Amino acid sequence: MNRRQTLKLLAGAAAFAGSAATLGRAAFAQASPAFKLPPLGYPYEALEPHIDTATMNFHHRNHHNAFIVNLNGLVGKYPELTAKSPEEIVSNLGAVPEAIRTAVRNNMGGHWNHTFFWNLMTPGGPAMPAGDLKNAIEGTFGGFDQMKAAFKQQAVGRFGSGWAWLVMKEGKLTVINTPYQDSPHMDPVEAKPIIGIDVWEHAYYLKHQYRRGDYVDAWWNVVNWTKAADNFKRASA
Ligand code: MN3
Repeated sequence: MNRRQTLKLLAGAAAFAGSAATLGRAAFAQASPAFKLPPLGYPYEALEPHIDTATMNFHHRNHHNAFIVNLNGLVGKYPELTAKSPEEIVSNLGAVPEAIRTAVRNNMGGHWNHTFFWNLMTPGGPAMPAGDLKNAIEGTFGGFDQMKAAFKQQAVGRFGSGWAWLVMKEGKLTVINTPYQDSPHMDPVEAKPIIGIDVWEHAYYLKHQYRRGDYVDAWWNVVNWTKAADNFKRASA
């Protein structure tokens, strides 16, 4: 090989390395999705012994992530899904194109509900509500324990998969449940959630099997009442 041929070869190699770098960047850009699985804010084992590590792990990394994957699948054809917040979208599903409305109801609902749920749990939080939320619960239900009993009835009474909630509706606290991944913002409830529990079997079956009531009882130990008070303040504004 003479010098000229060597230089040509080197130039070709440099060009190849350059295009490989460009390809790498393009692949990276494509791999950076519109929707991302939000972090829990605490380790998977943090809520033991009340909520077990394996359930938290599968629930977050697999169940919640499935909604993220599905939403990213919809964004390619419907980029407007990223123009509004998930809460704005679930609050006005009528504005979503009909072709994807059910998919958005299920997947954006699932994404919003689970994000709310992770944020509502914490290790070592206060055992009960304080301040305005405590007063409102006592005024509406007669006491904290009465509210817990009414909420549990909603959770256990939800036939099949869904959620139970303490919500603000028309300026009043009330307990409700919703089917599937419906959030309280959605038609027909249109309320603002203060606390909420996932009562799909995947949320409790590994530890409690069919005993959904035992799961609800254990869950009270990890409710973040500071976060619930924030939700109440926002819902009352
Ligand atoms: Mn779930």
